[in-house]
Amino acid sequence: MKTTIKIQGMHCEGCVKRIENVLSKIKGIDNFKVSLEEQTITLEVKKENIIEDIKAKIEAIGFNVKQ
Ligand SMILES: [Cu+2]
Repeated sequence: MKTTIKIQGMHCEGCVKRIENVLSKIKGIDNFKVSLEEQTITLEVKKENIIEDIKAKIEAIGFNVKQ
């Protein structure tokens, strides 16, 4: 399934890289795209239940998840 997560607190490419780095280590994500401009992460996951885990990991590195 494809989903979009709105986040707050990305300021630059460095922030994007930090998030990409976290996402790349989570198993079960097929595709992802981090948009600095839109402050969103669009991703495709195998199972819906990993979304909470993804949000928690993004918050753990200092960003706010808005949804
Ligand atoms: Cu930054």
